[in-house]
Amino acid sequence: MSLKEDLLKFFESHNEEFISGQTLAQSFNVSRNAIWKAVNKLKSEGYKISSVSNRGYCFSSDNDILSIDKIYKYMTDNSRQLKLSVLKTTDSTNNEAKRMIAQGLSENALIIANEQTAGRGRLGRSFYSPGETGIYMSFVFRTQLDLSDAVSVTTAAAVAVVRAIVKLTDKHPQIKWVNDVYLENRKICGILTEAVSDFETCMTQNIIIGIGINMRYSDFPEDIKDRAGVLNAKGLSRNKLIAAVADEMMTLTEDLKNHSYIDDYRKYSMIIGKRIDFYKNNIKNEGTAKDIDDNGGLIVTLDDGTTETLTSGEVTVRLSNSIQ
Ligand code: BT5
Repeated sequence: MSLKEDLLKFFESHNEEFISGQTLAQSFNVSRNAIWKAVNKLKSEGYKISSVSNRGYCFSSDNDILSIDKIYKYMTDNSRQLKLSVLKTTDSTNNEAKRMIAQGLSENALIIANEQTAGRGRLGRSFYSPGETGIYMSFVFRTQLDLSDAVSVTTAAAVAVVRAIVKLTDKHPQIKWVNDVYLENRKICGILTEAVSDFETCMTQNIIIGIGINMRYSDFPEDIKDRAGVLNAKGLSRNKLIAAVADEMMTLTEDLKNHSYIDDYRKYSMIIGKRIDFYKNNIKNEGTAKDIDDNGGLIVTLDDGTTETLTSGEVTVRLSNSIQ
């Protein structure tokens, strides 16, 4: 670890305390000038550190740094059973989960990254995952589920995210069938569920639920900047939201078979009652989203009066003046 990284680790456990340059220099066995340079580097990366002569450096508790200790502290006992890993950067936490499974991961786990260099969406699409401003995490549940229940898991995860946000903020997020969470008509969260399964039994061995949440503003790339949004909840740390989503997720996965979360999924749906477009066999269809069934399927009334239930795929919603 570089001096800068050592300092960061030290500051994380000494929030809001003034520590003199001399003390730091002695602790890390370097010069005061080296400390000063490392602090300036951290400041230039956006960390809030105040320097006061005769008192030293003070690391603000506003710095939203991912920390296993803090996440653990906010979690209930139920989620503390998860094996937690926090990475500074990775290609994709879902990929990381698969690597851990391949290496013999034997417990339920939650893998979190500050940044993803190749965050993935569905169907080979990418998920923009810059450092510091978002949450990128993957749950690994070692559970035997029928593959057809995979849609329930995604549905449950969307409810978990919304419940956690509603609990911790005054925001009103909504779920866009099947795997997106929106706030004020902008996507703030995407969910990618993948299964490691047994071909013969068609049962999952591990289920990976990847969740990406845009917490704060960042420079969104051109192709998503008109559709992507941020949670922007003042004073809410990533650690706290991660713990809350994990708590909700643990409660929901215990109850997957009962589908008790479906009522909340309906309650928070942004599409029930709306005009939608969807593709089936590459043909565009139009209709009205009528309801969500107990398995998370979307019941659509087509313009010819017939009804269809969609179990996967994508819909675009016709809002008053735009298409989402
Ligand atoms: C998703 O796919 O939205 C699933 C995203 C899952 C991301 C998590 S992060 C942790 C874990 N590790 C991963 O590698 N992935 C998971 P989909 O419904 O296919 O939506 C992808 C589309 O959303 C893109 O084509 C863009 O249009 C848009 N998009 C990309 N990045 C976005 C962002 N940060 N915020 C909002 N929209 C975004």
